[in-house]
Amino acid sequence: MSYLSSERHRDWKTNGYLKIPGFFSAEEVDDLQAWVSEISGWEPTSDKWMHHYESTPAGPRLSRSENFVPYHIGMKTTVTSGKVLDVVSELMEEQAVLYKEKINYKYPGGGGYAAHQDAPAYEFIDFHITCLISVDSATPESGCLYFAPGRHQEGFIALDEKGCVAPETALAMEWVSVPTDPGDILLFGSYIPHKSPVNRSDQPRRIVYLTYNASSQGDWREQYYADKRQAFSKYAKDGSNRDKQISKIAHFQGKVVNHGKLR
Ligand SMILES: O=C(O)CCC(=O)C(=O)O
Repeated sequence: MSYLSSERHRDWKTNGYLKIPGFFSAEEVDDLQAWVSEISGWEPTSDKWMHHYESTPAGPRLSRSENFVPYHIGMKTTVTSGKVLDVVSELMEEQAVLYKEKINYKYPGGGGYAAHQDAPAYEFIDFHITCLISVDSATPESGCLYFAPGRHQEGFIALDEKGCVAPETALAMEWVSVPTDPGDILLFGSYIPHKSPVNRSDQPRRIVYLTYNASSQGDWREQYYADKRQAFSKYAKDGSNRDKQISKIAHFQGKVVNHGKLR
C-alpha cells in the first residue's frame, strides 16, 4: 500500500518536507499522548533512556527524552513496524531502519531552536529521514517548526561554529511555518534547514521525532547513543560548556539545567 500520491512525492522532492494531516486516528493519538506522559514520568537514569531538562518560568521541566524505544513496547511497535516505517521507507525508496528517537516537550516558556540542518548532528550516515509526530498541537505561538522550502538541495549551508546555519544566512532565507495538529506527521530530510521559536502559549507542545536511515547502510542506533553518551561525559569534564547543549550541535536556545541524574 502506498501512502503517497504523486502530488505528495512531488512536494517532498520540491520542498524537502511533507506534512500528512491525520496520519494517526484519534484513538492512536490518545495512546501516543499517554505514552509520552508515561515516558516523561520515568525516573532519570544514567544508562538507559536520557532525559534533558531546561529552566522555564514554572521551574525546571523536561526539554527532551531520548533512547526510550527499547523500554516502551507501544512506542517500539509503532516506530519499528507498521505505517510509520512504511511511509518513511516509501520516501527513502528502500527499507528504512530506526536511527534515533526523541521527544521534544517544549513546555510553556520552553526554548526554541536556531536555524539548522540535522545532518551535522547525525553522524555515521549521510542521509536520514525524520518523521515528526505531533502529539499536541504545534502553532507559531506554541513553537511549531519553520522550514526553508527547497534548500535541502544545497548540501551543508553556512555551517557556523555551533553546527547551525550562520545567523546572517538564516536571516536571508525564506521561512514557512508548518503548524501541526495531534495525529499529523511531518517528514523531513537531514539537509532541510529548519528552526522553531520559544513556546509562548500556556500549553505544552510535545512532539515525537523518529529518525531513520536506509537499512542498506546498516543499523547505527546503538552506536549513535553510545557515542552521544561518551561525548557528553567528555563535555562535562572538558570545561567547554558543551554539556549545556542537548545535541552535538548547539541549536537549542533554552537554558539547560541539571535536574537529577541527567544522562
Ligand atoms: O522541537 C522543535 O521545536 C525543533 C527541534 C529540532 O529541530 C531538533 O531537535 O533538531
